[in-house]
Amino acid sequence: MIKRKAPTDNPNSGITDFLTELADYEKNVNRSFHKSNAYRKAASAISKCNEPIKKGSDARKLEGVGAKIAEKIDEFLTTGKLRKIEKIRSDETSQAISLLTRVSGIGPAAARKLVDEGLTTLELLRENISKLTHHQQIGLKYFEDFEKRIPRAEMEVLEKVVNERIQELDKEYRSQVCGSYRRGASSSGDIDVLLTHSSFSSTDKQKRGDLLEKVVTDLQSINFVTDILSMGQTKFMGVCCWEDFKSLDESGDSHSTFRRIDIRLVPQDQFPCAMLYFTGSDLFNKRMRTLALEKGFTINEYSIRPQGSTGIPGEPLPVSCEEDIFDYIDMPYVEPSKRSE
Ligand code: 8DG
Ligand code: CA
Ligand code: CA
Repeated sequence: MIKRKAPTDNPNSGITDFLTELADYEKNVNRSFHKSNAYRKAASAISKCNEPIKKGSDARKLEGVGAKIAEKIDEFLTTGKLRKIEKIRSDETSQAISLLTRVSGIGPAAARKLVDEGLTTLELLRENISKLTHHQQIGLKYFEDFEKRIPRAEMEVLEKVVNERIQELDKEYRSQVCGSYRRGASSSGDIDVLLTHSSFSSTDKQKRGDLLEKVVTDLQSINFVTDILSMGQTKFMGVCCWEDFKSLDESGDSHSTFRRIDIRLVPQDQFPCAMLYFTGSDLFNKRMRTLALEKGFTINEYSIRPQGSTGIPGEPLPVSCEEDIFDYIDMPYVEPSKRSE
C-alpha cells in the first residue's frame, strides 16, 4: 500500500483503503483511468459517511457507488477480505509496476516498460541508472524522502522562506502556496507555488522572460532548491530542503528531509483561475467545472469563458480574485478549507 494519504478517523477506512488500492492498481498497472476514477470517486463518497456502512446496498445509495462496487463491499464486510486484492497482491508483475510508479518521474507506462526489461526492484533500478531519465534518477535518489508527507508546521516555514525571498528579489512578484496546504491540510505531499509578476500578462507573453529563472536561481543560491527535475519558462519542478528541519536518523547523522517543490509562473490576469485550479482538490475542481458547464461556462487553469450556443468558448472573462469565478457561475464562494472533497 502507498502510505501517502493523510491519516483519517473514518469509520469505513477498511472499505476506502481497498477502493484506493484498486484505484491505484487500475491506474498504474492497467492504465485504465476510467476504472481508477470510478474507484476513487466511490472512496471519496464513502469517506464522507460518518456512520459505519453495514452492507453494500447502503453504500449504493451514495453517488458514485455502483452495483459492482457494492458487491465488493459485501464481500469485504462478510469475509474480511477481497479476492481481487489478494490476487493483485500475489502478482509479482503488478507489485513491481506499483512499486516503480512510486518513483517520481516514473509513470504507469514507463514502469511497465522497465518491469518488462526485468527491472523489478529499486536495487535493480539503481544498478541500471542510465535507463532512467534525469527526473527519474532524482526520484530514485530521494525515494524515501518523497514518500514522507510534509507536516504543516514545516510547510509554514518553507512557505515563509519562498515568499520572503521572492519579495526581496522584486516587490512586483506575487506568490502563493496552493495545493493541499492552502486547503488547510495537516500535511502535504509537496509544495505547489504559484508565481506571477505585475509586468506579465497573457496579452504580452514576451514579458515573461526570465521571471521564473530568477526566482529559482535565488532559491538555489541559499541552498533551498537542491535539484532541478525540469525547468521551463513557466514551470519548474524540483527539490528543496531547509536546514531548520534537521533530524537525526538511525545512524545518528543529522539531515533534513528533501521535499518536492513545483513553481508555476502564470500571467497576472490568469492568477485567480490558476489559484483555483492548483488549490484543488482534484475532485472539487471536477465538480466545479461540471457545474460551470451547466451554467454555460468553461473553466480551466487559465480562464473562465462563456460557452456560446455554438459550443465554442468565447473570450476569457475578467477576474481579479477567486470570488469572481464563483460569482460568474452563481455558486456560493467555497473557502479553500472546504474544498477537500
Ligand atoms: P498533496 O500534494 O498533499 O498530496 O495533495 P494536493 O496538493 O491536493 O495534490 P497535487 O497533486 O500536489 O496537485 C495540486 C493541485 O493541482 C490539486 O489539488 C488540484 C490540481 N490538479 C487537478 N488535476 C490534477 C492532475 O491531474 N494532476 C495534478 N498533479 N494536479 C491536478 O485539478
Ligand atoms: Ca501538493
Ligand atoms: Ca504538486
